[in-house]
Parts: sequence; structure tokens; C-alpha cells
Amino acid sequence: MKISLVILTYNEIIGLKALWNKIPFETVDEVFAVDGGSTDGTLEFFKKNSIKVYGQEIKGRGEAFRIAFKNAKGDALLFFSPDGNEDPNDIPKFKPLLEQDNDLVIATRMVKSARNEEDDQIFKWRKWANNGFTLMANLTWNRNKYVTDTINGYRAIKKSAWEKIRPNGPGYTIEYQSSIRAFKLGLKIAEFPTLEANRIDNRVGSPSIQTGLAFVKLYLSELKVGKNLNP
Ligand SMILES: Nc1nc2c(ncn2[C@@H]2O[C@H](COP(=O)(O)OP(=O)(O)OP(=O)(O)O)[C@@H](O)[C@H]2O)c(=O)[nH]1
Ligand SMILES: [Mg+2]
Repeated sequence: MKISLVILTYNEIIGLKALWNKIPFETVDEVFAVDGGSTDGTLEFFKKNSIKVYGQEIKGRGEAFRIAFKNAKGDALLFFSPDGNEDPNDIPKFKPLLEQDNDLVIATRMVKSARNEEDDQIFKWRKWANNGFTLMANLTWNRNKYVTDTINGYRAIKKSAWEKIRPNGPGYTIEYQSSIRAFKLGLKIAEFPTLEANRIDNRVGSPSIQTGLAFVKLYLSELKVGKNLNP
């Protein structure tokens, strides 16, 4: 099975530089980046390191995923966000699970042996919200083993599965929609625990309230479309 590593960036030069030498490139078959319009030196960094970059006419991670699937040569795409949250040591863990016939493999931040970015805070607002959305998706659509982190971006998806689910959602909803649609079709999903670290620069990434509302909207629209995924 050939794996395409997709690096997702939007002004991520600080994390990118810090993590670059820790990425096990030798364990994947292809590497490219999809960039949402960086102006901070990210594009120059990729150029210097001979990494092909696809730009986006429409911003957001949803569009980035779609561009990646259009262009990748691999059988499965592994999405990596170099902002510090995702541990590059996990990159080789996806392939064996894909080869065990799983369509979607998710690095979960929501089991005992894992860590979520907010675990050292008393009020884990984002974690709790994520767990709420995950519960709703599992109860509504999952007929197999409970999936603990339907939202994490650190995941690998087989091209064959993507073509069946064809997620059309915007921005940060893309992972949630992919998980929901995989539930609907009864695709095989595996998870392994990951240790989510803090963002390397101290920026705030996704805006919480706006993203939460987008998730509610996505959940409702998935209820409406049901199994009619390609209208
Ligand atoms: N290609 C692409 N990547 C994006 C876009 N928006 C965000 N990203 C990248 O996706 C990754 C995750 O985005 P973040 O904004 O950090 O979202 P988050 O992880 O929910 O937020 P934090 O917890 O604050 O890090 C980062 O590597 C971003 O650079 C986009 O429009 N296009
Ligand atoms: Mg992040």
C-alpha cells in the first residue's frame, strides 16, 4: 500500500521549522503540501526543501482535503498538520492499520493512554465539546465499535473510501463529516492513542464558537442527506 503524506499549512512556518527534522519521510511513498495562502515564509520553506505545494482558491481544510485527494498518487492519504499538536513519531503507525483492511485510521486524543491539548486545564471546553459531537455522531450513525475521536485531523483515509463518502463540508468540519459518512456506510475505522502537544507558536488556531456552530450545522445537514451522499 502506497501512502501519500499531505502536509496542511496556513502560515505555519514556526511549527514547520521546529518539526521538519522529526518527520520520518522515509516511511511514506509521496510527500506534498496543500497551503491555504501562507505569507509567512511557509511557501519558501517548502521550495527550499523541494516539496511540491498545491495552493487553494477556496480557503479552509475541507478544500485542502479535496485538493489532496485529487492530486495524490498513493492508495491512502495521511494528513499531517505541522503546528505542534501532532506527534510526527506517529506517522509510521497508520500504514499497518490501513493494511489490516481499515478504511479510516484516526489518532485519538480521547482515550486513557492518550493526551488532549487541554488535559492540563480544569475547564476543557474544546475537549468536552468535541466529545459531545463525537457522542452524537456515534449514537446517530455508528453501528460498530465506538469511535472516540471523530474530529481529530491527524488521520489517514483510503482513496477508495474517500470516493465513496465524498465529503463536501467546509473548513474544520471536514474530519467530522468524513467520520460521520464512514459510519453511515459502515466503513472500517481504527484508532490508536496519540499524545497531542501544544501548538508551537502561541496562536489560537480554529475559532471555537464559530467552529462549534459549523459542527452543529454539519450534523444537521448530515441528518438531512442521510445515505444520499452524492446528490
Ligand atoms: N491547507 C490548509 N491548511 C490549513 C488551513 N487552515 C488551517 N490549516 C492548517 O491546519 C492545521 C490545523 O489548523 P489549526 O488552525 O491549528 O486548528 P486547530 O488545530 O483546531 O487549532 P489549535 O488547537 O489552536 O492548533 C494547521 O497546520 C494549519 O496551518 C487552510 O485553509 N488550508
Ligand atoms: Mg492545531
